[in-house]
Amino acid sequence: MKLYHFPPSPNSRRTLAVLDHLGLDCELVPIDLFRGEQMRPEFVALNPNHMIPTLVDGDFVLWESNAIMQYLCSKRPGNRLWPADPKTQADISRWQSWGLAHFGAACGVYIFERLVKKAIGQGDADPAEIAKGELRFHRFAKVLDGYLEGREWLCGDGVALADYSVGAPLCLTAIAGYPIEPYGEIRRWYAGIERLEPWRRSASPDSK
Ligand SMILES: N[C@@H](CCC(=O)N[C@@H](CS)C(=O)NCC(=O)O)C(=O)O
Repeated sequence: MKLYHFPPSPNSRRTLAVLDHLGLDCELVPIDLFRGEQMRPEFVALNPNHMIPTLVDGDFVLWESNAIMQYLCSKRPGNRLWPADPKTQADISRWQSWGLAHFGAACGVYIFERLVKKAIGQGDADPAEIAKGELRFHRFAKVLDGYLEGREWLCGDGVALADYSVGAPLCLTAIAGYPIEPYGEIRRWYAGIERLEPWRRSASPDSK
């Protein structure tokens, strides 16, 4: 397998963490988004969205980080990240969908305004965009914070794909400056993710 990735990206990191967690062999191919490498024709041929992460497994090409994570788990039957039980899978899938559509999208506003724009020379953050992001962030952070009360992990009693998916954007808290301070449960839960070796190693991955 080959995984095209860009190390600072939370979308990449969650797939890298799952590869590591499951101990799967995969060639890692860095795509430098800040240099526009995702626009190279050979990469666009794999992913017409010109986005990382993108996985190639023989003649099978898969994009979308959550789908990649689920597919990687299918290589290690019996793993705890994506257990076979249909209700547990549905619960994990619910949080992955929610993360992509709501919490992660709110974080994405901050990431784009405060990190990406600078990196690609589009100037400073737009306060009006940040204000819109802030409304969305608080709306969904309240839901996550409330849900995490009394829980160490989102689904069941161990780390699952849901934790890597929803937690990933929090790796950029210091740079993106999300208004995370009031959400003690989220901070506690994410500190637990930060203690996981596969997550830590995903910040500076080596090909295996
Ligand atoms: N929903 C996608 C989002 C992927 C995504 O947003 N990738 C960004 C980096 S974080 C990207 O490759 N952007 C390059 C571009 O838009 O040209 C996923 O979860 O994989």
